[in-house]
This record gives sequence, C-alpha cells and structure tokens, in this order.
Amino acid sequence: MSKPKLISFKLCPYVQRSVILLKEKGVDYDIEYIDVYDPPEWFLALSPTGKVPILQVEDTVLFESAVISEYLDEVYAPALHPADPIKKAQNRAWMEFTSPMYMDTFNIMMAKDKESSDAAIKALIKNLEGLDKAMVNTPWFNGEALSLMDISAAPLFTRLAFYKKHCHLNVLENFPKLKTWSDELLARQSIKESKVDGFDDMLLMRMGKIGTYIHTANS
Ligand SMILES: N[C@@H](CCC(=O)N[C@@H](CS)C(=O)NCC(=O)O)C(=O)O
Repeated sequence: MSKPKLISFKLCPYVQRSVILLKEKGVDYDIEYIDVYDPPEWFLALSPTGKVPILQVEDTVLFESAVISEYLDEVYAPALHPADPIKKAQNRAWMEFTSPMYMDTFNIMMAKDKESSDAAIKALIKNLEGLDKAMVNTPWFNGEALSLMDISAAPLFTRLAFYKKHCHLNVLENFPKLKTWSDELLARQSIKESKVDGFDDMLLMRMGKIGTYIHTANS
C-alpha cells in the first residue's frame, strides 16, 4: 500500500484527528502544511471544500475528517470502532456531536468583546453538558478500549487545556467526568505528539492579531 499524504494546517483540530489516528495505527505517512488563510492554488484544485484535512491516497483525494477517520480505521489495524453495529452507530452519532464543538472553541477565539465571548462560551458549555451525559464509561468513551470517538474528541480537549492555561477559562471545572477523560486523552502519546511544536505560541500570536477578548482580558 502506498504512503498516504495528509494536507494540514498547524492549528486545525480536524487535521489533528487524522494525525492521532495515523499515529495510533503506526501508519507511515507524509504530511504537508499549508496556510488556510492563504491557500496555494494546487490545494484549492485538490480540496472540494477548500478545507483541510485532505488525505491523498494514490490518485484519490479524501476530504472531511470524519470520513478520513472511517477510511483509516477500515484500512489499517487495529479497528478502533466498536464491532457491535448499534454501539458503532451510537459512537458515530457522538462523533458528529463533537464536530461543531470545534466551532465553539473557534468562536471563543474570534470573539473580540465580552458579549460575544460569553455567548460563545455558553454555547460550548451547553454542548459539554450533552457530552458529559454521554460519558458513562471510564477511562475511555466505550470503557476499556480507546476508540475513534475518543480520538474525534481529543483535539477539543487540547484547545480547552490551552484556554485554561493561557486565558484562565476553565470550562471543565463543573464536569469532573470530562476532566478525567481529558486527562487520560492529553496524557496519551499519540495525542501529545499530534500537537505541533510551537502550537501554544502560534495560537497566542493569532489571538493577539484577532484581539480575542479572553486573551486581552487576561493578559
Ligand atoms: N468539516 C470539516 C471541517 C474542516 C475545517 O473547517 N477546516 C478548517 C481549518 S481548521 C479550514 O480548512 N478552513 C479553511 C476555510 O474554511 O476556507 C472536517 O471535519 O474536515
């Protein structure tokens, strides 16, 4: 099988999902970074949505992180989805649930005043409440075995940890189960390695340029 190639943007949580999965499965892959704010022509020609991640597999281009995850899980062992169809469907539903939560964290970064910042934080907390109810097992979403669902949610906790460390925003303080899950995820080798070098500094610089409310209010 030829080496898959991932097209990435260093701060993108959706690409981070693919990276974690490739690392968990020990896949030999290539990665190329682009700037999504100034994308090269060759990338726009390849990506139907103009978004990362895309995964090039020989002559085929896959897009949408959830689809890329499903593909990688089918092709490279060990399978990380539960085998039971109803459990698998339930996991897929919760994976869908986590996807827009990345927009919540993005909206917090884009919020330049208290009102819009509070609204974005409120939206995130509402979704965290939903996720908290679904988190009935420990240490992972399905219990003993790490699954695609854990990996789908992991980049979210990378960002929440960043907000806690640099912006004094601790949205997990009232969610002990999610905090335990977050600690497990963030201690995992593949997840630690999926965070690019200089991640915090790049994000802080970006927030400085945007004028992110929780960044300026806390510095
Ligand atoms: N639903 C997509 C979302 C991907 C996405 O929003 N990627 C962002 C970077 S984190 C992007 O490429 N944005 C560029 C744009 O919107 O033009 C997925 O799961 O792959």
